[in-house]
Amino acid sequence: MAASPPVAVIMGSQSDWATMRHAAETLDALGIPYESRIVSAHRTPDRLVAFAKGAKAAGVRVVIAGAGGAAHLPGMAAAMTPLPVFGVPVESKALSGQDSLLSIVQMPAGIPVGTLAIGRAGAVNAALLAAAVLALTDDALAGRLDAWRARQSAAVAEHPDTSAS
Ligand code: RP5
Repeated sequence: MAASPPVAVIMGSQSDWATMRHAAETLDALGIPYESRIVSAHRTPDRLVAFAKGAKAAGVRVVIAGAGGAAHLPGMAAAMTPLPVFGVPVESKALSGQDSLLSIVQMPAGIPVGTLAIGRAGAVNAALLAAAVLALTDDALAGRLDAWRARQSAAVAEHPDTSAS
């Protein structure tokens, strides 16, 4: 029996939460259950293996993985699960997340990681992509996703506020 929610938001460190919380908040806004976990490819490799090998059987359908620096986590997770994995490059202090981006995006052919933008935009969009995947087989969620996008469109002013700096 599936015990896990359909989305797993994993990250390499507590320090990634400041970025990954934007994925969590987006999933909340769409009413998608998820679990968030710290799973470090470097510091907790056994936890990573257990998570990735067991995720599908546990009921996870999409994995969102955020990491920074030498960001092996999304690729290693993808190597051990057939589930779709969306990678979020966390902005690193040393190289502004370019190291994270290149570590995640340059997967050799055969093990894909859907790589998003560095930082908050990537975290939000990873959640929206997870929603789009789940919405393929969930009409109620598809409706919520359409409504979310319509609200976003409605919130964009047609003309700029020229008094703003
Ligand atoms: C990576 O190292 C994590 O994903 C994090 O982005 C980075 C730094 O981790 P901390 O030193 O802040 O724990 O594994």
